[in-house]
Amino acid sequence: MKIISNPDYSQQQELLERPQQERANVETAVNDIIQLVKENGDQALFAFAEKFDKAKLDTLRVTEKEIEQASTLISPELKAAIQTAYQNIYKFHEACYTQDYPVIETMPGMTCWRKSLPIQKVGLYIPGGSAPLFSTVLMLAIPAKIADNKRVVLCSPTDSNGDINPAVLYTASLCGVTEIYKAGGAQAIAAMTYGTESIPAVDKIFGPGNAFVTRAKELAQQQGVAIDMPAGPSEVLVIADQKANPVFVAADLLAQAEHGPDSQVILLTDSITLAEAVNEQLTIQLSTLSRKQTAEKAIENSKTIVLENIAECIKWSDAYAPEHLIINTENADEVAEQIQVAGSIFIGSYTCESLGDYASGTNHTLPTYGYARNYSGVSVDSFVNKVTYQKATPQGLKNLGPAVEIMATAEGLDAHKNAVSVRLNSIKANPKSL
Ligand code: HSO
Ligand code: ZN
Repeated sequence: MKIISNPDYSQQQELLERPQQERANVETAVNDIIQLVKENGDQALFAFAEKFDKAKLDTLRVTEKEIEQASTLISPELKAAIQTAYQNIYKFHEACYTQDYPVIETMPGMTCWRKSLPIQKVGLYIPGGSAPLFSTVLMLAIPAKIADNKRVVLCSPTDSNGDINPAVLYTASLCGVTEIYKAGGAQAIAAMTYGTESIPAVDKIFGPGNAFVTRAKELAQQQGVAIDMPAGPSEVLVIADQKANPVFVAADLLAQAEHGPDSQVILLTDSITLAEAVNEQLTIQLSTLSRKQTAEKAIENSKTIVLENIAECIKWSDAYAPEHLIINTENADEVAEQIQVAGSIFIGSYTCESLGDYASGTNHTLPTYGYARNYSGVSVDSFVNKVTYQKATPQGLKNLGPAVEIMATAEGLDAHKNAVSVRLNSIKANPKSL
């Protein structure tokens, strides 16, 4: 990995810049796909399944039998591991989500409160591709379960036999999601945006995907469908000092790099010795990886930046706004306290990102591409709307009404004033109502 030693502050922006994403050919392809799904519904989805997944499908909905069968294809060890992850993720997400709402009396007789109500229909997208990430099912379906959305649909592409990955099906059903459709890519997003004969249109779409899926989600937003967050390639930034174990640091960088050739990996350190030791380790560990080529590509575009001290590393990390931040330094807790911008933070030399990717309890659907500056990762809150309530007693209206009458008059909105005045008049005529 390229080592840049003691760069000038003026180089920061350039050094931390993420690569531009190619968009041109994606744009037309996605527009065409959406158009066809909109016009031809299920028929378009069958045709795309044949074209992209080489699968001949007769129905899109996964049957109960297929779900049962998937469960027999998963080893008991994997099932047990998924259940451990399920429990931790459920526990943490439930605890972070509080339905307690204080009823606030803002003035005598005027009370306000706020309550979370589940979004009615949500759609989860789980990509297929080189590694179908069934862990993402846990990260989306568990918060949906806690939020108690009325309808939860899941779309995922199939293999050429027309089967969705069994671990995806098993995990979905463990999380109580049974409305599962065989559809992938931008066409699945289009289906959940416009609805087809089989697949319902939903209110909010969640889940990762390639550039085509990402673009289709952006376009869904223009149709009034919400999305979890804007997406770019996954990334990690590691802050490590000279005490860090280079074996651990290299392993963490490679865990990110194997996601895709466009994965972003950055190491910030105050020790050139560590930087060099990590490079040696990268070479050793890379050679053993099954996704060596992918990881190698990602590492080629990645860099180590050696800075004067850890305080500087913190500043540079905040400027980058990493999706994942691993702090592998002495006093890692104190360093974590000082961080202002990140998607999810992994503290100390034993907390590898993999723990959070699968099973620590936190969510792995996180803001990439600098969006950690203004977006949060997925949580139960992502699956609910916060509705506010207010209630005035006659005395409340009497106390607050005159102020509202004055404000409405000053804005030139007579009808607003009248809505108060007619009530105040009725109270005047019938003071017993107080
Ligand atoms: N690191 C990915 C999530 C993931 N890793 C799934 C393994 N499986 C994005 O946070
Ligand atoms: Zn990962």
